[in-house]
Amino acid sequence: MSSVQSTRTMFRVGGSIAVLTAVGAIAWSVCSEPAIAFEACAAPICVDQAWTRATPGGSREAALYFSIANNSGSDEKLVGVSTAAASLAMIHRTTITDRLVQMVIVGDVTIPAHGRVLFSPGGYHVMVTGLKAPLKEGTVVPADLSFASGRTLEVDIPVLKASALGPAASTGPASSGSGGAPH
Ligand SMILES: [Cu+2]
Repeated sequence: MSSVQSTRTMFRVGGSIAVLTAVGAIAWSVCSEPAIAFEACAAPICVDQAWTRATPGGSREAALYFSIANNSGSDEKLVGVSTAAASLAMIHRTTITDRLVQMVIVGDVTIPAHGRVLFSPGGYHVMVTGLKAPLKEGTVVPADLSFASGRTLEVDIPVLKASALGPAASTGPASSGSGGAPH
């Protein structure tokens, strides 16, 4: 039990408690397993393929990656992310043009109806700064995703080794060509 997990309830705000309770009943039944086979839903929004990298050497920054599926008939918007593990979490997008790599802050990300958006290296990611402790392989980073509809989704993001290239369940580097992510 980490101090990180014990503080996560501070991010639960008034209207979202019922939703989070429902998520807990569905998604955390595998809590005794290592957090590898991972999926969390606030139906019809589901997050899977979540991962981040260990931060040896005292780095205070990390990038969180995951895939968001929207199984409803209307668009949904991710409008914010927070985590008890760091002082700040921002939605970023990496763009590469003429070998120039840039990161820009993104206000929101639309998950199209019946679509999916992949957060992966070289594209969308959640940048966390001011980590309160180094991320250790085998632990999880708790994060709360907020959507324009008022839905919130609490996810535990598995920390993989520092050299990881994609989520634990994948067989290769995450492809930035799949899903609905614009480039
Ligand atoms: Cu970034």
